[in-house]
Amino acid sequence: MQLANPSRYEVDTAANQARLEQLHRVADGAERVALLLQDDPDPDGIASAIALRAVLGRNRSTTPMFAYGEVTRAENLAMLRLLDVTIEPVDAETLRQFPCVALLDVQPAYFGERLPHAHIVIDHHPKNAPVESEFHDLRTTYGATSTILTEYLEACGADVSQRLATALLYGIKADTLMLNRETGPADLRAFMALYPLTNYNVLRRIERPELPLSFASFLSRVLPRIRKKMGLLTLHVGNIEREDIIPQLADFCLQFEGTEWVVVAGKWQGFLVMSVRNPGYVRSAGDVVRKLFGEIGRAGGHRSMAKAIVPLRHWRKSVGSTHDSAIAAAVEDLFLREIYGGAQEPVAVGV
Ligand SMILES: [Mn+2]
Repeated sequence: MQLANPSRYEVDTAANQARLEQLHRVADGAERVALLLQDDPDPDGIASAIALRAVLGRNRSTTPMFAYGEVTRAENLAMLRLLDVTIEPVDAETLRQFPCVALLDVQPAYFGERLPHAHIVIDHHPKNAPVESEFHDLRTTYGATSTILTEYLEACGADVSQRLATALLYGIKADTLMLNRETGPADLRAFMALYPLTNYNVLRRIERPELPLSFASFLSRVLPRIRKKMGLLTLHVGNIEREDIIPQLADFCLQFEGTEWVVVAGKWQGFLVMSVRNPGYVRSAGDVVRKLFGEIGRAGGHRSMAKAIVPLRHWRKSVGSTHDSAIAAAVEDLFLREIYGGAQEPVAVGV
């Protein structure tokens, strides 16, 4: 078998240019364009928004970036800080005042009632509802929306700054789990195009964000509570002040030998927050959390990473005690039965 060369991947420049013409027809008449991201904006969405601003030849004040929720992950916060990006909180009323609203890395159905109308939608997620926007470019075979925006930048010959290239490369890296997941030739080619322009010092500081020194004593306190049964490693850390340590701990724990599944849980502001990880070749983590907690909280995610947030009062009502030792046992039990239980009865979780 011959090696495939991603540099031979043909970008359809004419098609991209035609799309750009249509994009300009929708956006150019608008005095201001709102760039809307998903609730906890991730690197792919943030990079795509910066890139769309450049594609449209606009600045921060005419294309403000918005999200309904806050950025929580440490890496994503570092990205905002190091690349000097501001995302403002928003509500439907504010959006209504914009003559043009652009969605990046997300589709209108995600927002439901919260979104009056989207004029522009650029995304790579599977389409789960019809999109009635004046302009939409949905490429579900792409690993990242940043790849679509990189092609736009090439098609219009825009000047790509080091900051923009770094953002887009990180967007592609993050969404494809460092090119490990759902990566196609288009993503590899965009990655190669961005690579020479990227600032690797900045990238390293984003990917390895500083941790407060207090995290060391926290780790030494909670790590002995790790439980391991079959391929499942669980850890309930009790009360936490920052929600983002849960996903970080989950990523870390997946490295322990013989681990197929990781669940890290913690109590945060009246909720039980759970991050689930697997190496990607077992059952979808998103499906597992949706099945377990879809009815008593918010639960969802991808094949290899997922998250569930259950109000503690719902947990008390449908699972049981919210004492830390009881939660640790219940988390292990629920996931063990759901993942390794085979044909056993589904776990009875419901409000
Ligand atoms: Mn994405």
